[in-house]
Amino acid sequence: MLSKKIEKELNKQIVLEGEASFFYLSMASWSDNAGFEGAAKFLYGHSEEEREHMLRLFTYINDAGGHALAPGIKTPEHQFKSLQQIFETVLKHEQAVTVAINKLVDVCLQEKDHSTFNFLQWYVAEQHEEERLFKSILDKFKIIGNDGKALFWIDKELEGLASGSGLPAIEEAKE
Ligand code: OFO
Repeated sequence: MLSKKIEKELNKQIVLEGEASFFYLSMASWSDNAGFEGAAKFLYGHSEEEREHMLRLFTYINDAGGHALAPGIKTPEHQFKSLQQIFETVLKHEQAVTVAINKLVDVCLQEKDHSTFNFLQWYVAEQHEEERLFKSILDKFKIIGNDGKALFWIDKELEGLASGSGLPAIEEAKE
């Protein structure tokens, strides 16, 4: 049975995951409008992943005797300066989510809630993976730059990531 304190903290995490989903949806839409089809596909997919992260919390809370609360939708930013700015923003956002997950894990330890501690280990690993992924995308801007040709290849790379294959596009771009 979840304590009220842990239930409240998990519901706060639901809000963060839901916000991330809509934030990435907004970024996907901007990318789509700007002609970055690969980035749009990647970000639409990522928005969906965040919704799954949110739903995973719903299931856990309700299974553990608590009450998962559907969050309100906070309107995310709609305008971005560039594709690079989008991924810098995503990385910052993911770093903030990592801090929130770590705090949640700390609360579980203080409360001696080992079951929720165990459940949250999936998020700990996921955040590590997400930060690594977004850092590696930002590295691509450093490697091949920010001009039209570079953006074309980065977009292709993102298309590859969205399809589940790390593309060799960077190698081609350097030729
Ligand atoms: Fe669910 O915050 Fe990203 O992964």
